Amino acid sequence: MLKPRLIEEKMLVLLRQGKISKWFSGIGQEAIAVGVTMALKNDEYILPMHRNLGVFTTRGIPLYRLFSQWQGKASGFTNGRDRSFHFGTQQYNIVGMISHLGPQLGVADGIALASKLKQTDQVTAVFTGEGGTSEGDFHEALNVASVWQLPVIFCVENNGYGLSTPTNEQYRCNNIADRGAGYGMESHIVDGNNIIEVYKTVKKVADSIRKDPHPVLLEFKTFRMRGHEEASGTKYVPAELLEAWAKKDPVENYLSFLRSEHIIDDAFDAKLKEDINAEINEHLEVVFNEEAIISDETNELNDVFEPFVYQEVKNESSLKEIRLVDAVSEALKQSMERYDDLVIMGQDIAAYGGVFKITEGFVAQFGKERVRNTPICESAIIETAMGLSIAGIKSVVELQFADFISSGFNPVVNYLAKSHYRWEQNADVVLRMPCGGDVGAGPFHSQTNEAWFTKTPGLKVVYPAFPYDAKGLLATAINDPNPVLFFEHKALYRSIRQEVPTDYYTLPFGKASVLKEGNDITVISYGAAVHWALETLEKYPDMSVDMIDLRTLQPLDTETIFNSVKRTGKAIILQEDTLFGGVASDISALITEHCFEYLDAPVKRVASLETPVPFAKPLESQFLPKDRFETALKALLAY
Ligand SMILES: Cc1ncc(C[n+]2csc(CCOP(=O)(O)OP(=O)(O)O)c2C)c(N)n1
Repeated sequence: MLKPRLIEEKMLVLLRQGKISKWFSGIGQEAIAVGVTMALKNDEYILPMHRNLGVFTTRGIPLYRLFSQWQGKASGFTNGRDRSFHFGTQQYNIVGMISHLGPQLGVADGIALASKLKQTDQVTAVFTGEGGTSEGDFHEALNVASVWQLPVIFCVENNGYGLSTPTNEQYRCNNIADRGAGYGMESHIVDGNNIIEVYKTVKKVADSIRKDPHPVLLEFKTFRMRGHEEASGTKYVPAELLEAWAKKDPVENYLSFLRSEHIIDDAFDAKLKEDINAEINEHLEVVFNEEAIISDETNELNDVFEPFVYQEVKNESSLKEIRLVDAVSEALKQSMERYDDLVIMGQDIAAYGGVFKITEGFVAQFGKERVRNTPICESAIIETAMGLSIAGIKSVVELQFADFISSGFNPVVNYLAKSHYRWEQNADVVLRMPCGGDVGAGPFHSQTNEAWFTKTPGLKVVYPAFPYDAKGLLATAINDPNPVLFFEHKALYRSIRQEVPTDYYTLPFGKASVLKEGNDITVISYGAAVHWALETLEKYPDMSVDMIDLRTLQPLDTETIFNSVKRTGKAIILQEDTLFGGVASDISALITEHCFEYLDAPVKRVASLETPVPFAKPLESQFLPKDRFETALKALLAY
């Protein structure tokens, strides 16, 4: 406890000297971070927050690495890409927070699920402040942990304020621990300023969890003695409160206890402080002498994804005519056979087989541990998938409908997408997205929301239009150690049939398929719109068209697009999504930038109307761009 305290005191000096940028103080709360970490084994994961320096020091991280991290230098943990405690390290089994506070609670579920599946008898401890308990992630994560009986200790540090908000404006129950009952979960209130009570309670709870996996909620009562971060001060905190809690200082009180028990004396105390201060100064010197970070664009871009060398598995087996829905199911099933720890999670996917019956019969073959029904909580399940990946397990999450990804948006774009770039932790997760309109399902079961994700660096986006592509690309998506959003158009599930190899095979990302070759115009599309374009082109057998089905949107096969446009001089892009900010806009911009001299006409985008997807058939038909495509195609050809 003394070490994080002395480091912080030094940091406050450096902050005033302008040598570090921001500081979130944990002074007065050290007993919790230190006590929890000491009660766990070093190979058990801890997911700390911004005030938990004691977790990092107790795990024995060399101080210069922490200092370097805070200065954005290369010896830190994020190559200067993220600040303060926003990092993880597999070497020390620590998974740091992202700014959004809540997501790591679900990530802890995933790590705990992995230890339950592997039967390692390990506990995972995850921290949050009492402010963070108001986030949906908290409720979802505790509920999942309880329903699945996961070995997690949820540590709530109740320090009286969330930024300036006191607890009575944050929640209305007496104690956060009282909520345990609502989740069917054991819970305890702990004096967070008493290291012995913290250590003993956590040790006992951890021992019982290791024997019999289950979650436990611990509320540590403590107080934030300084401002939310140093610049913001403590004006709004009544002085009496600060005075009362100053008397409960965990470091001072433990020191008095050790003295009164004659375990240590003044000389020991003085020597300890001297040694720690010497260590701090020595490590600070190292970091002050370390050069500012140098990187280049290539290096930065290369680190967004975990390197993946595509392995081609050829399809030499017999062919069978199947539907797109069968192709998805086969790829999943054959991947489950290939990776014997691959886990699938989703709503109603177990005995029921999922709403589209893609996982029908899977439980009988793979068991309920690997084919997991989930509560209705997209955020926590996507976070759980991230946690599984941290623990080395691949997973596939079936979104019941792609529309519902909005309820799990934060972990996708902020956790999965950014994790490898930040601290080289891949997110080995495939999100299956049954999407799209033309099914009379209205605004919330018809969206094709790929552009929400193609915009975000760190995500791969796949969107097949045919059974053959769906099967091979899903197999690759599962092989790829990066997060992949795999779009499956519902209207194609049972309407499109194709001869497909019965055995396992893979197809590469970033390779479009050229469905027709011609010289007069390039048509570019993906998903269901490919079929709409093909139907239209059938009416004009004499039109000489290069028809490109993109198959994957991220990575995008720009080479095939540019080569085609350079030959035809005209390009029309058809997308099902609404126009503004869609994939077609970027493709149009790319063509204009790279093929301008070859163009004989402006690039044309055709898309759905700028409205939500309407329910009634006549309205939906008007919304979708099928008819507008034909008109635009003819106009462009005649330009
Ligand atoms: C989703 C989200 N909303 C708001 C914030 C801004 N913010 C950062 S820390 C914080 C207070 C957190 O309070 P608490 O969870 O009690 O932890 P404490 O800082 O007291 O340790 C707030 C509002 C944020 N980081 N993320």
